[in-house]
Amino acid sequence: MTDENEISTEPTDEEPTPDELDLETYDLDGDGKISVIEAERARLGLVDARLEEIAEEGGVKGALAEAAHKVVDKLDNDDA
Ligand SMILES: [Ca+2]
Repeated sequence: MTDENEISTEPTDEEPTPDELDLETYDLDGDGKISVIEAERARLGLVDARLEEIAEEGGVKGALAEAAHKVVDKLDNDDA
């Protein structure tokens, strides 16, 4: 039995950073790089749903994704 939702206060090498979240969010084909096309999709707001998916997974990464999702929403809404 595992505690997937357990929040550890101990530092780990697996703690997601905003950069890693960006990569997971934008790297649609999983090659470890954000290509021009992937960056363009991000710019077009196509990652919004992806961010929501990650946010639903919860944890530290989910919290980061939720925050990023709010930023994306704000950018979309402010787009002039
Ligand atoms: Ca890629």
